[in-house]
Amino acid sequence: MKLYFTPGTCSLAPHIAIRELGLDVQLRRVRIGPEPVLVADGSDFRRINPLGYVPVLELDDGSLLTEGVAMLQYLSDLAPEAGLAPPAGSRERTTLQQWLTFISSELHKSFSPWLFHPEYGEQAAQVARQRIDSRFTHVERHLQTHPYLLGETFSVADAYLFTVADWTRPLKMPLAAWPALAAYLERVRGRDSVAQALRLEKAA
Ligand SMILES: N[C@@H](CCC(=O)N[C@@H](CS)C(=O)NCC(=O)O)C(=O)O
Repeated sequence: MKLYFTPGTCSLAPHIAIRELGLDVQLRRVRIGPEPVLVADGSDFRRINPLGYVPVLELDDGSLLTEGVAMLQYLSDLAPEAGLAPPAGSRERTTLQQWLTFISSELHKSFSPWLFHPEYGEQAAQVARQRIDSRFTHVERHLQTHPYLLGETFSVADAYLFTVADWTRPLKMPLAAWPALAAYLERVRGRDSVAQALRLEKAA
């Protein structure tokens, strides 16, 4: 498979899942923006994803998968024994989907305009910060009593939450109000899969 990715973006989440599972992957770096291109040859990335965004997963049969939440579950289901997602159809799977949807719609898309579109200005940043504050408090309460989002074990929801919540670093947003979240980010950062994904993205 091939993963179209951009360092520092949400494509890190499926990349972490791929490293957790030890899957064979070729990385294809994309420069996102108004004219998104494949870094290797400067070709128009919209020929691959007309919407111009990462992540895109190209499967070995040539088909393309977009949307991080779907991709994370697809990857987990390739190797259910790895335990990155509870079985499809189970109550626990719905809890996973609940977290994935929360991260996507309440966190990821609150950060996006602030992190990737500074041209929106200070007012947009302030609205994002307020929204993220209350969402982080919700996550904090959960992490005070659970090491991971699904309880005792790491899942693809953690790959996604780590990716998005760690955007507080480039934004220099202090985490003092959310100590359990801060400790969680360091715990997840310490995983081999995360270190490997970050290193390989830098080198690609
Ligand atoms: N709905 C997509 C959104 C992905 C997304 O927001 N990707 C961002 C990086 S985090 C991107 O590539 N933005 C460039 C753009 O929208 O032009 C998903 O959840 O996978």
